Amino acid sequence: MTLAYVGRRKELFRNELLIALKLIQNGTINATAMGSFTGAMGHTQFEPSDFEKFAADGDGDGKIDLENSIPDALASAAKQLRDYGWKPGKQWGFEVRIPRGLICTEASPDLKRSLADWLDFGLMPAFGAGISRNMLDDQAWLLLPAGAYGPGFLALENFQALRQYNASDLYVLFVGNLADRIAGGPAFERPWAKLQQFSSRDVEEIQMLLSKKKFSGRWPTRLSLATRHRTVPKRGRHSDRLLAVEKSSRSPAQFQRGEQVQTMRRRLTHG
Ligand SMILES: [Ca+2]
Repeated sequence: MTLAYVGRRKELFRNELLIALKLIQNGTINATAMGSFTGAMGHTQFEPSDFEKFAADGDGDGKIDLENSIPDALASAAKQLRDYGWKPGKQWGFEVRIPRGLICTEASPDLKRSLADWLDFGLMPAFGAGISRNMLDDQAWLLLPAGAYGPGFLALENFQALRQYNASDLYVLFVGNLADRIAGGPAFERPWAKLQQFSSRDVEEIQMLLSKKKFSGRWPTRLSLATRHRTVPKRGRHSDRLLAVEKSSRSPAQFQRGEQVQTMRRRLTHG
């Protein structure tokens, strides 16, 4: 109710509030069902509008109870995923080994290629796994959540279906991997390097330097894919500048935050 009155997303939450009141009025849910501050409820953390669209009676008792009935929660999550375009029998994606020299700007949801093309590029499934022939035409994009400092993944069509539930790539990646592991699959082949996060002051300083250096415009409050793409000249795949950043990843253990900031600073002030 508070969110429908104040904040950036008043319209959205006003709509959710009205749907919640309707669901309570017609006896579909209890007023106590909504435990989260955004009104999300039950195992699936459905907003009232999600409840309206996807809630299903999995145990067949004629009621939908996302809080206390696991079959109801699972049936509702399944309906939601199917409506978001999940293709049964297909994977969300898989980890890949990245060839030397591949640069971070290849990793973007806007850059989709067939699996056959990615294999031609030199990417190989992790753990020496194979790819079945009938997947070769499937479209995928390269996800490098830690850039050169961690594992890489090819994200398939089902990744986008999961992403509609939560728009965080890391969230989707971990949910996908958890599902694989429940089915007996492994954790990640390549670990994340132990790196400290940039402080917000460091990020501000980097962005100030970027603005001074011809990279004008508003910058987001965090370093992101957008930062990566905007600071790399668009001249083909093998930009010298990003290669230099990639090369600096050879000893990530020694490459601590202070040095990263120093390197950025040097590149931006003299580069
Ligand atoms: Ca039920």
